[in-house]
Formats: sequence, C-alpha cells, structure tokens
Amino acid sequence: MFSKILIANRGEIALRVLRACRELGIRTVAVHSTADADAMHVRLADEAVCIGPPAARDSYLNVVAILAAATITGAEAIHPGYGFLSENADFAETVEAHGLAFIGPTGAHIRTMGDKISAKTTMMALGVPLVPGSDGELKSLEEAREVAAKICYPVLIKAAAGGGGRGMKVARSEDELEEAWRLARAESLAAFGNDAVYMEKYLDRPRHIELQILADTHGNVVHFGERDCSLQRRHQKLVEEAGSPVLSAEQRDEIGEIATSALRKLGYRNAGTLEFLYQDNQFCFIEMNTRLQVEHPVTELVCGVDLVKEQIRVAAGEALGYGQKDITFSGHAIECRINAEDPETFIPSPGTITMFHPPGGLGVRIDSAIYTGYRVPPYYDSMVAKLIVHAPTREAAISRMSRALDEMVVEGVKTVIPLHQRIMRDPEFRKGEYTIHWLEQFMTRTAAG
Ligand code: MV4
Repeated sequence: MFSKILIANRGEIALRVLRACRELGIRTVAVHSTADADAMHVRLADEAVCIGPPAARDSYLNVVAILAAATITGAEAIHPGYGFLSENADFAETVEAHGLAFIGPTGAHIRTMGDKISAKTTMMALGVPLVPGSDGELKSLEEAREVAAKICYPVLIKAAAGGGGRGMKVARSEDELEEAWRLARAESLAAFGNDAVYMEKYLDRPRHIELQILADTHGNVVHFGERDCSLQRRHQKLVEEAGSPVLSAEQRDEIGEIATSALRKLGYRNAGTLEFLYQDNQFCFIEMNTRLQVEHPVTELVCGVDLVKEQIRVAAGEALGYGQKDITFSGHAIECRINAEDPETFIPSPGTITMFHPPGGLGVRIDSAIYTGYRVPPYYDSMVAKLIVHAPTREAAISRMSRALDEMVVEGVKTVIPLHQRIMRDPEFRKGEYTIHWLEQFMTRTAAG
C-alpha cells in the first residue's frame, strides 16, 4: 500500500479523497492555488503545496507544478479526483513515467474512451449495445446522407472529441442535414481543434442511466449498479439517484454482465462509468467516463462500499477480494448538487458564506468543503456541497431529502436549494416519470411569476 498520496484537486472531492486516505493510514499532500490557501483540503492535509495562481490552467492543470509537488514531498501516487487532469491521458502517462502511480486507468484506456468514436467502436466489438448510427467517422456529407437515409430521421451529428453537448446538432429531415453537418464540424473544430464527427439516430425522450464499474489489475471486474442522472439542465446534472426508478434487478444484472465482461476483455483497471441512453426498455451505450464521478456517493450508500478506498487499493495492486455475488443493493439514495447559483437563472453567485449549517440525522450525508466564513472563489465551478440521503425506499428517500433541504442553511450566497425543494415536492418527480428533458420543462412550468 502507498504511504503518501498527492491529491491533484480542490473542494469537496479533495476532502473526499483525503478522508479515504486517512482511514487507510495514508499520508496526504494537498495542492492548491493562491485562491485556495484557506481551503478545507489544505487545512486538513498532512502537507500542502501552493502550485500557482487562481486560474486553473496555471494551478490545478499545471502538470509541471503538480509533479514537482509530488517529487519534493515524496508522494508515491496521485489521485486526480474528477474534472481538471482526471481524464488527461498524457498526464496519467507522465505521472507513471515519473515512477508514481496514477490512481485511475492507463493512459491508453483514457485516450481510447476520450475519443467518442473509438469508445463506441471498442464497445461495439466487445458486445455492448449502441445507438444505431454511422460505422465510425463520417467522411463526407454524402456519407452522412446515406447513413441518415438508412437509420431514418431525426439524426444527430456528434463531435468525436465532444462532451457536454458541444458540437452536437440534430437534423430532423434531409433539408436540415447539410446545416447540421457544417455547424457540428465548425463547432467541434473551434472547441476541440478536431472536426471529426459521427452520426446517431436521435432518441427523443431518453433517460441517462450510467453503470459504475470497478476493476483490479488481476482481471477481476465488478459493477456497483446504476445511477439515473436524467435530471440535468444544459448538461449540468442536478439530481442523481441509485437505483434508477425504472430499472428492475433483472435489467441491472443483464446490463451489468454485458459491461463487466466487456471491460474484462479490454483489460480495464480502476473505476469507470459506462453512460447509456435508456429508452423503450433498451440500453444504448454513448460514452465512457474513465474517472470517479461527482455522483459516486449514491452508489456508495446503496452498496455500502467506499469507492475511493477501492480505487486506491486496486491502484496499489491489491485484488478486489470479492465478486459480483458479494455486491448487494439496499434501499434508495438521492444526491442533490448544491451550487452557489441563482435557482432560476443558474448564474453563479460567488462570495462569502456568512452562515453554514449542515443538515444531519439518520441517512443524511454531506460532502462539502465549505464552512461559515468561507469565500466561494469565482474561478472554479459553483458546486459548494452535495447533499446525499439514503432510505429503505425511494419514497422515504424523497421525504428525507425534503427534510434535510429544509434543515440546511447556506447564507451569504444564492444557492439552488429552493429549486431542489420544489423538485422533491413535484408529483411527476415523485412518480419517477422523467427523461433528460424533464427539468427544463419543469422550470418553465413552475417559473416564478
Ligand atoms: C444523444 C441524445 C439523443 N440521441 N444521443 C448529450 C451530451 C452527450 N453526453 C450525449 N448527449 C445526448 N446524446 C442520441 N443518439 C441526447 C443527448 C442529450 C443528453 C444526454 C444525456 C444527458 C443529458 C442530455 C441532454 C441533452 C441531450
């Protein structure tokens, strides 16, 4: 096992990783920008190194400074958290070239999954179901026309380097195809410096369901079930649940078996998430995330597992020590992301938190690095806390979340707490009847004034 880990991140996830290290008896090195000198992860770590000015590109994305910090402190491994360098294949390889362990998959696997076309081609070859679409990259507008005619409109043109919906255009009929083709390529080139695109049949009312995977370096691969992340706005997730309100245990076993056997054949290691669109009782793989995700706590609560400890153990070469049949699912968990934003416009609201009172009680978990007097800096994303609840049933979890949201106090900055309170009380949400479009429609339907 490692004796010292450097945490290449900030905020709640830096604290989350630090807590796992503490429980494993591993010393921690925090890195921070000048804007984060008073951050909780810096205060709680055994050692802290300032790696640059506030802008992420000069600090949390500064590979040279992070490697220097690891070297001077004698860290043996780096945990990247999520965001920042977590899905940067070159970073993972550079870390390992310096004789340190990267707590995550190999650079090669990160690279394969980072390109959406190679991710799909790889998964298809391994027997994972996909959305009908082009066989890899579209080479010309003519080819786009032919594929669209075959799979039928509406279709989507997507960027190979995409993510977060950028470079993605719908064509509802052949007259819209040329424009979609041109815009998708232009947007993709501008955003990612790569104009490779592919095509998929457009699914009009899918749910976003993802599967949590964990693999060791001895060929053992397990899954920890699914999360339903359909409640999002402009590709920002707001509420996540485990399990999905629409999936049966049999369906979970079935997609879990397909996914774990695929990743076993691939020789994947560490944590990963397969993202699916789920519509008409069918799973269609769209992308894979090669990192720990923001919403991992809902999985931890229903499975009773510490995913960060598991990541560290397998990165140190330990075998899982358990199999799929040892993983059981108990009750229901919900996470609400608490962002320092206006609850109607989602405009960020940085500033000083004049009062923070976290909710508590049975089945309530808060993952957060804020405290009374903390200044939310304007340089990073606006999530200040994750409120996660666990209860025997979905209905009880929703009641518990409502209660916990009522107890939670964050003063001095605006937060999305009032929006979460409205969602938890909504009859459609309570029935579990929602798709990826639900939140946008809900905001319009219930708009103030
Ligand atoms: C789709 C889709 C419908 N049909 N693909 C959006 C970003 C990227 N992760 C994939 N996305 C979508 N791909 C097909 N064939 C709808 C979306 C989509 C979406 C997916 C997951 C979560 C939220 C979303 C919001 C809008 C669109």
